[in-house]
Amino acid sequence: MTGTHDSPDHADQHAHDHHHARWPEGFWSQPPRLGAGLEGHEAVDDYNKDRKPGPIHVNRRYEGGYSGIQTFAKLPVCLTPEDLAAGEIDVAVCGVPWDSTTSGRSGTNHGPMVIRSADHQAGYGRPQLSLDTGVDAFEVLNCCDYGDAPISVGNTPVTFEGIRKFVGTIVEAGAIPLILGGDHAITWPCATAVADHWGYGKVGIVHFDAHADTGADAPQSLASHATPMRKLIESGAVPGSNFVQVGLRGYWPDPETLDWMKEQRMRTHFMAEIERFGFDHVLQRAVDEALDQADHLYLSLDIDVADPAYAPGTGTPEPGGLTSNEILRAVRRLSSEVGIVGMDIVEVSPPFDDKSEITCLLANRAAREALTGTAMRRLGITGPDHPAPAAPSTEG
Ligand SMILES: [Mn+2]
Repeated sequence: MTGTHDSPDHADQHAHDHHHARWPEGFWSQPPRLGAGLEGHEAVDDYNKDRKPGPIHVNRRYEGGYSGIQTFAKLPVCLTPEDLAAGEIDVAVCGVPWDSTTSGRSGTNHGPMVIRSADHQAGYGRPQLSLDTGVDAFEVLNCCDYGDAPISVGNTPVTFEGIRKFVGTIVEAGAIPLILGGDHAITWPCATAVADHWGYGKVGIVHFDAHADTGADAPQSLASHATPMRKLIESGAVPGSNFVQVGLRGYWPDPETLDWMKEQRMRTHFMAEIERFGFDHVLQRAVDEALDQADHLYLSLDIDVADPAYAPGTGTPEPGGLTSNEILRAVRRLSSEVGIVGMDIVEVSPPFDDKSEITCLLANRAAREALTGTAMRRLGITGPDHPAPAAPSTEG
């Protein structure tokens, strides 16, 4: 939209047309599909039309995580696809502050902002070496904060099309979207954007979650945070056999849904399997399965895969989950050994977090491990659990 000053009537008419343009044909048909193309995406910079495209530094060098203007890890900002291209951006961190498809506790729309600010150390421009691996992701990769996807409060179809196009601009620019949610329903438009680019059926998803998120729609409901994986399967964007799920537990879904998942040939690793064989064993299986099925890997990390002791700030907590360390190591291994083309970190609800922000901290560091793993892969380090040269030997 341009900033022309129409009469109120004309402005209404424009808003009407605009929303129709974003609402894809056949959206309410079964199974619902999102639209195609990126026309009308809202990754624009209305304010600075004449500036030269490229990443914009909004902090002074060395400003700490507790000070200055909060971007993810104090990264420079990109607002448009032209900025991403000019900066030759490898990874664009962005937010999707959407919480209108949540059951139970809400508040995940606050996730992106608080995950960014749950960082008391960052300082872009100073060394950011990962002690575990000896790799500094910001030395190896061009990274930016791309701001947040457009949200039309209360309007799921318009918002999900907006999210798909917004994330699509990142993928089309040749960058990896690292997405901070938001409730889990956003994985439908986010992973669809990735599949739009790499091809329907060509993307695999490793999905960490206490819940399968393969529910059928409630009557007259378009989407919920319990349905994104079924949406991706039914639309053909990501077939069931391309899914590897890790950490499922608790009392949902029902037997009918579990049968449907088997029919789709989804590979699911319940917490019971982790309990029996150990996390390393199951993680190795997940890595092998991801390598086996995925031409291109997308990671979806529902923070509730962590035990509520590590991540209380989430919508549907389920006791008996993974530790922070297991999650961070799993993200890094998949990013380095398999390589990722996109990732989301969802279901972080700051209003329900502990006051020390442990859930947001875990989400922040999971994003950092995805960056470290991606940098390792770029450097050719793809062996399992690569130790930093300076780390004490584990071989005694
Ligand atoms: Mn989920």
